[in-house]
Amino acid sequence: MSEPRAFSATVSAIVQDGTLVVTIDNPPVNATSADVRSGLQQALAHAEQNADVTAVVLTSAGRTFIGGADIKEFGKPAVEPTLPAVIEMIEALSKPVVAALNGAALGGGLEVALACHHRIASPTAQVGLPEVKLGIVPGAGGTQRLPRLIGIPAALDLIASGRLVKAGEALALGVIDAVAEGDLVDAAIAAASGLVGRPLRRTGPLTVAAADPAEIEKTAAKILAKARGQKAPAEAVRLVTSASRPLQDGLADERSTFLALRDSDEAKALRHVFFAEREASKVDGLDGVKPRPVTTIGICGLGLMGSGIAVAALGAGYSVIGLDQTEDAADKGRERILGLLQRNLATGRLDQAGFDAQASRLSVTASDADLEPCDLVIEAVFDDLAVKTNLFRRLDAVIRPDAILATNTSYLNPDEIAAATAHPERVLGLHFFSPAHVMRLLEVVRCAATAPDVLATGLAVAKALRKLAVVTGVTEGFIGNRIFSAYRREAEFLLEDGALPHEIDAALEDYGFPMGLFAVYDMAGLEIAWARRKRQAATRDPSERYVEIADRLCEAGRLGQKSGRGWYAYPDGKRTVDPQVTAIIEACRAEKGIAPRSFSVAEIEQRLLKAMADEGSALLAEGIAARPGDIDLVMINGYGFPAHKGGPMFAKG
Ligand code: T1G
Repeated sequence: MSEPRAFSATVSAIVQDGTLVVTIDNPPVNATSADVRSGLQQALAHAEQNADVTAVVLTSAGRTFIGGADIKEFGKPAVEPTLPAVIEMIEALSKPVVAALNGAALGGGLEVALACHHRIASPTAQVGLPEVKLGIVPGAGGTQRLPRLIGIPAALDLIASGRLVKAGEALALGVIDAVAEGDLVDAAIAAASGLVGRPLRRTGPLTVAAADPAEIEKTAAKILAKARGQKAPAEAVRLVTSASRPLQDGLADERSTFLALRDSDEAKALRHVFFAEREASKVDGLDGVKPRPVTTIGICGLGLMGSGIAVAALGAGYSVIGLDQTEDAADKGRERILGLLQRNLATGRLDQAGFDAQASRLSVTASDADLEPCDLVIEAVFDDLAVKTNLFRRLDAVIRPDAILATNTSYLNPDEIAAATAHPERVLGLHFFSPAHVMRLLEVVRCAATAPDVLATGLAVAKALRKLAVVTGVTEGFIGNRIFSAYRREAEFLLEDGALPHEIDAALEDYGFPMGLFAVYDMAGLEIAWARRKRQAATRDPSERYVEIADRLCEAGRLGQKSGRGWYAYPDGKRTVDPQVTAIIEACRAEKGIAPRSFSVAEIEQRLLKAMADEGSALLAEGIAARPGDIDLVMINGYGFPAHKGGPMFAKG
């Protein structure tokens, strides 16, 4: 084995038995930066020109093969060589080039591997073309080479969904040629040596297997329906389904499409979201703070929310002790949790062994004392201050002094709950979104007294639960519900001023929300907000504009879809504009002497966006939210704000 030779700061190589083993080392994810591309180009040229080199293996250091093009370079002037140029060199090399996938090969990383003449992966490697999640399409051959290897239908699925594929499936699909049993690089060197002197299978010249047009049509239609107006998925479909044309034509079309999309508003918004998600995990004051160890989580209240949290915790490998008020309620909670696990089993998200393992880590009880072993207890009981503070006072006497108490409250003040306990520094909020085992978003509430390592523990548990954690300070409704209340208030002002519920909902759907505000309101039910408005009535500022319309609907028994009528009527369960609602709205306008006017879709969108952004700015000014991106993440992941618009703070510019 020769001494390592550096071809650039991030690319080096050694020669082993005539094979040039090229290693990329560009932490944190071996993105194909300008330095990586330059190093690869020089290493390939060296291999081509040096008679001692008979083959090439391409691999990387660290946990990732290549995490993709360097997204941080997007928007900056292009630096030669481009990735397509390096990829062309790989495919055209006269000597065998074998990709040794030591980890994730994503985006440009997979495109590099596709141009190699053979692909061998470690068992833990994953492959994928996630570009559509960034509002772009693969820009270095993915839409043209992948169909040549695995056919158009399978390529459509991978490129339009952007999903990651484990090594086993990648092998079955034909994306890779082998999964290494022992040492990956040794296996790759052996494979490369075996190819010396033999005809090389270059991906580019392969023909695309004929596929059933009806199947392609069906897959494409599904993709476009899900895209909800986004450009990238549609362009990906166009490029993949036309991959049978000459390679160079397809590559040229793909490249120009990628460059145009890369600079689009949609792609800029999705890149903002990508980086915002990574920024959110960086919380001031926690550098070097170690989280406390958590293996057993107690969950108080095994209703809809509590059972969802229990399923998320079991799925993350925790032991769960569920507490409810009576043995019967506890047993019902267990059934609810096992029912959710059964559903995961039925849908293949869990195999039988996984189901059995998770079920074995669940116990339920009606006795506080059984929570003694818990490292963390999360309460998801009825959202009433007395109920929650009494529970925490009881738990003070049961759990260890270093165990953590978390409240799942949506609207109560966690500082008041903490103040009622013996150790307020061990209390924080973990505000899950229902269904808790599905929704990614978790608002981690930093109370006034929360100790830094308690907050760090909350964030560590959130990561283990595969949640998107956003830290919030204490305010009514935290980040999400406070902004939701603000733009619901603005929507009701619009009703008084002349708009109708279905017009407002249509504007929100036009903007990219999956469902309009009033339709969501009807699904959730109007009574909880009504009860809160009645609680607040006595202290409401009389000088503040207040809209009675929702109260009138509730007083008329219109409590939402469950009651058959709300903002809409539901004949045969179908949401329908109801003239009675229009009449109620018109009566409320008349009582206030408001002369209604019509509103355009754009006006409605702007007024609601402004209401969200203004509330977001207030949350920043009050120090409740740490950064604008956090607010965007909450609204995208908890309230349906379209990710390809970037969130209210990004969209307002
Ligand atoms: N470019 C630049 N930085 C990146 C990056 C990338 N592609 N991927 C990750 N990072 C940074 C990230 O911001 C964070 O930075 C750190 O790396 C760790 O990330 C030409 C055009 C690879 C599965 O979409 O999915 O290729 O916060 O926390 O959990 O056709 O990162 O430390 O400062 O996510 O171990 C396509 C994006 C690009 C994959 C690793 N590729 N990355 O997950 O680490 S476009 C992607 C990921 C493209 C081609 C097209 C994940 C990961 P910081 P992390 P992780």
